[in-house]
Amino acid sequence: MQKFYLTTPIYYPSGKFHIGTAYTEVLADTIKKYKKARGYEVYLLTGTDEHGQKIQKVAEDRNKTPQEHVDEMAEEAKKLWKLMEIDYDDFIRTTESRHKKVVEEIFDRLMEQGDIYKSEYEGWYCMPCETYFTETQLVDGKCPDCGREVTKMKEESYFFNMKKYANRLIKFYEENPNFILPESRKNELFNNFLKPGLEDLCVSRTSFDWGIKVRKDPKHVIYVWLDALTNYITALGYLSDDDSLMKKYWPADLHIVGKDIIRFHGIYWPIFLMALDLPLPKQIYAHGFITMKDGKMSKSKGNVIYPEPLIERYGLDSFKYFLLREMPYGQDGSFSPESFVERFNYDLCNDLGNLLNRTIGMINKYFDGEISGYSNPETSVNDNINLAELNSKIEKYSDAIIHEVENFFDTYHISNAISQTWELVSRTNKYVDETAPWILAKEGKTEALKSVMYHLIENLRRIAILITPYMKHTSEKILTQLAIPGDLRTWDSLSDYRRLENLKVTEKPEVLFARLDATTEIENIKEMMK
Ligand code: ME8
Repeated sequence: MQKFYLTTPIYYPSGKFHIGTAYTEVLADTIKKYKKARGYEVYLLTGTDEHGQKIQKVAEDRNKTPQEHVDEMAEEAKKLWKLMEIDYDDFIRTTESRHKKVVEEIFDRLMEQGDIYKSEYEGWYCMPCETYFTETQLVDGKCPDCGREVTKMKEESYFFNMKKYANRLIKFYEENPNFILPESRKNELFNNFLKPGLEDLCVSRTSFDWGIKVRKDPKHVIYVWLDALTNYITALGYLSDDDSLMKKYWPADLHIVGKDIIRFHGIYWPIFLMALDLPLPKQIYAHGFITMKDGKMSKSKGNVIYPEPLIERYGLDSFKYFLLREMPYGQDGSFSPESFVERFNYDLCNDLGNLLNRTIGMINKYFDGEISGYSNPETSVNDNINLAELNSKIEKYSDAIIHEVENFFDTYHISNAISQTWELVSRTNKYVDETAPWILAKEGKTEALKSVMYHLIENLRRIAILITPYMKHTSEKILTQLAIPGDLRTWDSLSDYRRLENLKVTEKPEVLFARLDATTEIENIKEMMK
């Protein structure tokens, strides 16, 4: 079986996770579930990045020790991922000894081989971002990433010799044009950071002590990015007694990150790996940010919406649907109560929900819920449409959609995969209007009517399978109400169109998504954001 090692960033446990963090997690989980459905053996890693000055400060503010604080927050994160049914295989915490031991050893090694050296660092430091900037990187004298005040700081530090590896990395980019996705991000990294020449990276701090200590110089703690990035290999048992996962899964097939941290993943991480003589990850995909009306959502800005109340009120499937659909490939997407309610009412309730309900209702009404099998009679229907021709058009259209959805999933264009699926939903609704089954029933065209019902079931079956990676519950409800047998619920069975036999659909269709009263629910969501 082909393996697929997939990772999310490890998040700072500084506060509750908002829907931005949840988006990355849903995206990774959806890709995992898709890959699994395609027969891959997938390993999904997630976790928390628990060291650094910011965490130390948050803990102090809460009158907790940093360890108490991160213990609580890691539990919170696991609880949220459980609620969201994230199927991760391991959750790494950077305060775990399996991680710390290996980071210490990596640091020693890099120092011994001369990649890390001691010097003095002076620069503009952004405390919330835990990043130093040079004078020229500042924007209006403020942090270029978050726009907050920066402080001039100077300290004895260890440095990583980035310059030594820069040319190798340039060559790697040239030979692997799809290393960084999307291409625009790659160009940005390549032209703005790699080409002009890399600065050596400061990899230790003496200004705080909540971190992994340098063994041979314990007044230094290892700066958070060297600590954090190595999680992707420490979790697999790199340099530990049992490194079987490392042997099996490294190099990673895909690191998923937000655009804010692509520089660390696309430049520093590959160079650390080169220094350790390890193969580089195959791909890194940087997604965009979920923004709000008043700009970037952030824990510190107070314009945040959290996943829990949305899931509790509207269900997990609609939550995932919204996030994935609203975030175009590599770009930002926005959240608003209005767009959430609109997607729910139009896409889910009207388009998909009604299609299922109508179909089941008609099969019960005209055939007592029973459909024997595929047929495609040469009859003319409503407005002299040749049914056989229309049906074969519908079959081909549906085949083409599957193909496109797979292509989009394979290239991580998840929003496009979803909109293609909804094209099939719309086309199938249109097919009902075109064939007008109620007229066929009135005119006694039983064979034609049966064939139309069969095509509706088949399209719904395909739609249900295509949405499983992100809407498992809805998918199951559709397949169960249509009484689709187990062997025709798999991804592999998507290509079959004519194999359904002797179906007996449910007598009482269950509503998939109950229509929301828009005014009330928009107010409700606004309340959740306060
Ligand atoms: O950067 N929209 O942790 P972090 C979409 N610990 N995604 C968002 C988002 C938003 N509004 N806000 C956050 C760190 N994210 C480091 C990572 S990895 C070795 C170390 C997501 O808690 C997005 O994936 O600040 C972003 O990259 C990540 O959370 C940053 O999480």
